[in-house]
Amino acid sequence: MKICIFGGDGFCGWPTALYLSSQGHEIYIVDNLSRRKIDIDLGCDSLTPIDTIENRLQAWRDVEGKEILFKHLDTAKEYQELVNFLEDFKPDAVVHFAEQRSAPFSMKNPKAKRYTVDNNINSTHNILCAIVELKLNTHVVHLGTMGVYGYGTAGMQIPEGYLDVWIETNSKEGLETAKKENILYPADPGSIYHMTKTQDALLFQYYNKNDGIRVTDLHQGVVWGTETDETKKDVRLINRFDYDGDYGTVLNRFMMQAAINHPLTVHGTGGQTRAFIHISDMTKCIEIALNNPPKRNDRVQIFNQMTETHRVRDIANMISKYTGVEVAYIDNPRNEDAENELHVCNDCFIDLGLEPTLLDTSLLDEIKNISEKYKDRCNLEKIICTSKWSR
Ligand code: NAD
Ligand code: USQ
Repeated sequence: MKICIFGGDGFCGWPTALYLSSQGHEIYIVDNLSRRKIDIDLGCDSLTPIDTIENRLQAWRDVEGKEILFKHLDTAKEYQELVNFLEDFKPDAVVHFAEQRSAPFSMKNPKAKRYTVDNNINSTHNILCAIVELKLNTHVVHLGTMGVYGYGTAGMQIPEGYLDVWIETNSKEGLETAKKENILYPADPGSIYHMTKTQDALLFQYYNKNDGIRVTDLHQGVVWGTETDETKKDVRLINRFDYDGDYGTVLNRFMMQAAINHPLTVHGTGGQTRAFIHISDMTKCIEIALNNPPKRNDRVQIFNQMTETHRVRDIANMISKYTGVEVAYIDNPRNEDAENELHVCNDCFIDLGLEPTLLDTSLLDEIKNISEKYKDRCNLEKIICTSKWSR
């Protein structure tokens, strides 16, 4: 398949590009390198020393003998360049990672809120609009988030995108009847970032209904782990590892904190339950999604891309037991429920052959080793999250 990876220089996009290339696909990465620039602006850096995109691609040629192409392009701002690129490459599929993905960053200040909205919604809209303008039959695989559902489940399992509801109607005789409908699951975003993902979902519904565009929206949980079989092949292929209060995600942050003996920064009671997926499973899920596109005229296909749920304090206690570092319960900078249950259906991926990699200490060893190897690169001042969500 000819596949364009929008955002292919990022934490999820880079290992996905390598994995799909290793499977024989023709890969073109499009990225404006904005994530690297945000690190500079924040005075922070990946814990791992990520190489330039040029050196990364040279390393892949050296190690694997395969060519991955790269185009520096801003999908949110350079519409005509995007059209020209898609017209030349004519991808069978695009995988769309090209958004600002941190919830805390999106809540930092008005500038970050506006950037996140402008960047994410325009990025998604431009990709859809360009595919329609060019009349391409390209399958759009988008990385969405579990956070579009909110994290409250009203005692039921969260379905994959759509919800059966009974609607009370009035018959001609004025008698109340009930009608069954299957609707897009009500959006319940908890941050500006998550809100942009709910807007993406509406853009997909619209372009699918109006133009028949084929979309798979992957509602992904928190990705943990850093390395994959491919990124381990050469130090120049190393993946990024965010640990800072804005971009670091919970499990990887705790592992890195343990490496420097920093008390684990549990927000509030740690009663928040979230969905998780290992980075290697993330690349496999994207391959499965690419191999199972919706048919023309099918509605937007939505899969929950997660393999397990955990409570934050349980993860902290597990890592504390494993590493000996203490757990600190700190004031929660976010505006989120202190405690929640979370039950999520992931039957689509399981039925299509995903064999989940579940959290266990043998996999934590890998993150521990990386964290210890590069711990001297950590900026201690960047660990605590300073982005406060409430006024
Ligand atoms: P990331 O920030 O590491 O990567 C995103 C990449 O997109 C970066 O390389 C960035 O430079 C690029 N980009 C952003 N805006 C762009 C634009 N306008 N034009 C071109 N390139 C642009 O983030 P990630 O962790 O790899 O996440 C990728 C996607 O997966 C995001 O959309 C995110 O919402 C989703 N996701 C991530 C996680 C996670 O735990 N990391 C979990 C669920 C969903
Ligand atoms: N948390 C802590 N301590 C920390 C960091 C986080 O207790 O040091 C808590 C947070 O308060 C939150 C939970 O851990 O309750 C998850 O936070 P996170 O930063 O790991 O993840 P989140 O902000 O939800 O965002 C990440 C990705 C985002 C993706 C989302 C998937 O950055 O791109 O969409 O995970 S999901 O959470 O399923 O919506």
